[in-house]
Amino acid sequence: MKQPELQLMLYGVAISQADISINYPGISIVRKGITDNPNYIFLYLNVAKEALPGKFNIVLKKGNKIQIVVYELKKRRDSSASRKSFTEADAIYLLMPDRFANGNPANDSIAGYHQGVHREIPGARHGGDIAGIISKVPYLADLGITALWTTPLFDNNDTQYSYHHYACSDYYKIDPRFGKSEDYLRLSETCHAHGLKLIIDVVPNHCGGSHWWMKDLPAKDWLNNWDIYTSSNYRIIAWTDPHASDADKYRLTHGWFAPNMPDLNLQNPLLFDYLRQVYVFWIESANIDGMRVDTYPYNDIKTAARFVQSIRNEYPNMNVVGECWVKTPAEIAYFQSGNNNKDGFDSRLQSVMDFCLKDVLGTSFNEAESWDGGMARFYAHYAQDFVYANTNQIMNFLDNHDIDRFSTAVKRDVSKYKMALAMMLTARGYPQIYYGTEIMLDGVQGSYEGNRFDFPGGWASDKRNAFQPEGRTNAENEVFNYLRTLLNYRKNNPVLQNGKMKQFIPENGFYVYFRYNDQQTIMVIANNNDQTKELDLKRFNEMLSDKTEGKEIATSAMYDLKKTVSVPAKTVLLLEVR
Ligand SMILES: [Ca+2]
Ligand SMILES: [Ca+2]
Repeated sequence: MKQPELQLMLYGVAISQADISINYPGISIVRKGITDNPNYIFLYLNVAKEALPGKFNIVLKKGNKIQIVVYELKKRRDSSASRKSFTEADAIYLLMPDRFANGNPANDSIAGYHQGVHREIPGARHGGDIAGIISKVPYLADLGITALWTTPLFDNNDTQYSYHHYACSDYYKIDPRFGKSEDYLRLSETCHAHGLKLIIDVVPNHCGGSHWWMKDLPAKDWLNNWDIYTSSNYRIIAWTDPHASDADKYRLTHGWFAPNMPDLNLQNPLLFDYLRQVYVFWIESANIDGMRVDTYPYNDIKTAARFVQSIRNEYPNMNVVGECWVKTPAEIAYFQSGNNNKDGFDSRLQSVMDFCLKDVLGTSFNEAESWDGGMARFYAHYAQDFVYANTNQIMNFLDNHDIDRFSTAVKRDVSKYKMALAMMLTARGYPQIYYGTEIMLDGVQGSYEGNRFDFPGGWASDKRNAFQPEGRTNAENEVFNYLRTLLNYRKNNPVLQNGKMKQFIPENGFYVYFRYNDQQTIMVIANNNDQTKELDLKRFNEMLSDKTEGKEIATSAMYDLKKTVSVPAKTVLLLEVR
């Protein structure tokens, strides 16, 4: 590793008083981190370049008692440091492992683990697992997906509400109800064999109430402590507010995200190193390609930036997308690395999530056209892109596991749904598809569990299998086939990955924009009217002067571009013009 220092956390009764020695070529003890809890030692080793793979003994001595801990140095994967990551050329699929597919019913219940499987209870565990995901990787590749982001897979042994796995109980263990460490590697290998990258969900803000160290915390300042339970104020806007109070920022970062999620004090250097190594360990051992950082702004952001960069130091190409759930483009832009922030802050997040576009998509198709309503929302949204350091590195999405299913925003109206898919996939940046979006999976607004229904067909007992065309309704197949066509087109055409964008102010319920590069021009025509309408093309002459025809991407229909184009109600035409 570029960082030669390795932290080992040793835990045992009064272990801090032990003398420690190691006799192995290339390994030396640099220092011992001791805390106010005598039951921990944080041993820092220097791993010299010459150190060879192999096992060595850590010898602990107290009086005449000796204890030996065996530790193994493994050989590093070739070219590990220079691994490639996801880029704007990718389309990311987000899934919750418990809710996607149950590939191994034998691991639904595990001795020593709370909570068996109760599919009839929305907030209980449902039995999905890594084996299930692996079995569907070819399905995802066929859909046109090129990267997979699973929500966390680590051990989460809470007595209740554990299925989401954001409340970790052991960072070095894949939850046995999901599988084993080898299964995580097998998932990554299967992804790679099918042209998909694998993204790990990094959670530096909190652990779980059932984490083993909660019974005997490594240090008094390991967590952000309060005399009585105090939640965060969840007001990320305090970071960018030039008039913000220290009290509000303190509550934002030190308040807990949820009662069963103890808030980690990442400013404790021992914890910082511990968590850094956790993710380096999994990137190495499961051969991970990219990172998504959960609840980034709930940490002290300067520390969070240092944390992300400390991992990126080992992987210079590593792309990192941060969850910075804010309400305006200016705030999102603040959290993108390279932004020219007045206060000098650089998040080290190459990529940010466009939570504002999500809102525009959820509103525009249901609204009458006006100066600032309907299609004008898209126009105004992209017009603010001047605030971004890099518009290619914006993640676009209709929905995710924390917000309402997009199907509910348009009441499963196939026309509106397809419009949203078309506009999301042709927007600057890159798309993230939430599992089930491809079949317009239903949801319940305002409910976490209502946005996390099981994928139909992921369980052997399911009445239908929506992974197969025969198991989908006509409407679902229409949506699926449309998305599949667009994703595969985007995958093969860089113009939709990083081409320039030019937009025209919406008029008469029409919104027109172009994506273009030296080789290709795509004209996007959205008719948000409830009737078929003719669009006069004169106004677009600066983009169309030498073009005579357009081929619609989804239907392959040809359009004559001489004077006008007729566009059906609530339809987006995607014309490859030439
Ligand atoms: Ca299972
Ligand atoms: Ca926090």
